[in-house]
Amino acid sequence: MGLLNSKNPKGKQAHILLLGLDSAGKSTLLYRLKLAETLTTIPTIGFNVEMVQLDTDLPLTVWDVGGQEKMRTVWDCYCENADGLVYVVDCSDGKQRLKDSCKEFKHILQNEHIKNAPVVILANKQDLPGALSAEEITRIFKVKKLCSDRCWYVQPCSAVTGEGLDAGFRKLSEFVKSHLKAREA
Ligand SMILES: Nc1nc2c(ncn2[C@@H]2O[C@H](COP(=O)(O)OP(=O)(O)O)[C@@H](O)[C@H]2O)c(=O)[nH]1
Ligand SMILES: [Mg+2]
Repeated sequence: MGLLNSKNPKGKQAHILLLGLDSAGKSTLLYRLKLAETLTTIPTIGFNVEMVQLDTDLPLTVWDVGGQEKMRTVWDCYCENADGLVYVVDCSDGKQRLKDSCKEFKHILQNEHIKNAPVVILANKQDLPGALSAEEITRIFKVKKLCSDRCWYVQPCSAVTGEGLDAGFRKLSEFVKSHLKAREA
């Protein structure tokens, strides 16, 4: 298989859950990362799944699960095999939506299967005027407190310009590698 290479003799891959409210930018960023271009997305019904191979030795299988209210109830089901979580926030969203997003974030962190699994929050839509900064998202989402039991990082990005995406996924990849090692030990 193409996945086998000298850096990664066992053909290991990590399962990554990509979550966030509908319209946060999950599908746009996944395809931007994968194809280096911006696609016009349609609201995701069900899920998209893509392999993302950064030039690290760990390919990521990214599960982009629809974020509409109805779909949020099934997020839990996708946690079972997940090695890491990418949570996407639309930093230009209004107060109520940010509140909803915080609530869903808090909920998913309580899932038993992803206990201690590393988290990267993508503070998306930084290209829009008035977008909240990564620091503001860290504070509003109480990330320090909620993620005190795991590795976490908040990465500012824009799925439209592509800025910050690579950095965010690299960070996650690093975290997941140590997480998997610790789990094996
Ligand atoms: N300005 C701007 N728009 C974005 C960005 N990311 C996504 N969008 C737009 O937000 C809308 C929803 O994006 P989509 O990827 O479908 O969100 P999803 O529901 O989380 O998968 C689309 O119109 C995207 O073009 C971003 O970083 N900046
Ligand atoms: Mg989508």
